[in-house]
Amino acid sequence: MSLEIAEVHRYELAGKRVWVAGHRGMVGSAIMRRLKAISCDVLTAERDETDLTRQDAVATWLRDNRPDAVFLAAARVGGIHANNTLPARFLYENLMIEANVLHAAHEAGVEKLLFLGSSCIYPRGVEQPMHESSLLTGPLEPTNQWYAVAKIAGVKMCQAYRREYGCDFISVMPTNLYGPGDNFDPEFGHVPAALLRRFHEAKERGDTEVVVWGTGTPRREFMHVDDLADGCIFLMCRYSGEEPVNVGIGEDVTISEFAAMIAQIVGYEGQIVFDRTRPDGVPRKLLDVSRMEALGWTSKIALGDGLRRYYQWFQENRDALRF
Ligand code: GFB
Repeated sequence: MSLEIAEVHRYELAGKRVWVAGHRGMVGSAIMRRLKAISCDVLTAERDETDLTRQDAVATWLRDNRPDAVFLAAARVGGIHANNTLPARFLYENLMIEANVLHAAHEAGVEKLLFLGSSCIYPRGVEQPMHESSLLTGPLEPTNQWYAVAKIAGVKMCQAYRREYGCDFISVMPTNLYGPGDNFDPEFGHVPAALLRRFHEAKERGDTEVVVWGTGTPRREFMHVDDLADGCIFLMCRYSGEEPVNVGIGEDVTISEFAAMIAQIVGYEGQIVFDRTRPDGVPRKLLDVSRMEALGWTSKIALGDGLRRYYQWFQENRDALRF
């Protein structure tokens, strides 16, 4: 379906049965919060009852619960170290979840499904900002190729099920995210959570030095997860097309600048040192968000505001966080 046709597409979530797969994760829980503004019937599946890596469990859950719409936010995710050291888990679990949920959604007659991909699906050396059309035009970043291959398979499954069965399955490619429900593990989390915690604890202890991985020169685009959730609801209701849609804020910063912003928000005044034995990953990741803007949606949470909200949430929920 062309973007021109997609622009007039309308899908109402009100009155529908809506399954948020992965509702306890950072993205899934943000979608749950955003859905409170819509009078729909939100469905969830608990991990200990329905293992999404098991085909029979997923098919049974969909047959029994019959959702009209699905947000597929369930995934194994993690930062650069997790991606680099757990390749089998990232590839296997993500492939299984996608294959099981997408196929069972087709069999159960789901009306609309939104699949969450990632900006790391685009090739490492690709022109910046990264347009959706650069998918599969070059080699992937080695540190997260396993996750990227799984997410590319998910995008392709959505396209294949559209073509062969006429399923209204769409794909969204979010940029790097931060927000409530983030993983604050210092080794396995993404850079926003790792640095927020590290700077906060350094300030509490009165440390004079905080270590940031890599050279500090890579550029990343960071988006508050509530902003993404709003974009996902928008796309669910307004977009129907085969092409994935990038969602980002349209601006990036160096890791060094990002660390300085977090230090300032936390109130840490010591030194920042770079551990060059740690990987940098891809040199730059900035999404071209022109397709999303042409559809009529733009990001609403600027980086500074989003990080202040993030730190406030972290302080309010610090005791309940598992680390
Ligand atoms: O967020 P992050 O782990 O993932 O790291 P990617 C981003 C950058 O931050 C890298 C630097 O250049 C890291 O070297 N960095 C600095 C740190 N200090 C730290 C730290 O304490 N922890 C972490 N984690 N990084 C991910 C992919 O890539 O992007 C995922 O691995 C996913 O698959 C995600 O797609 C969006 O941006 O490099």
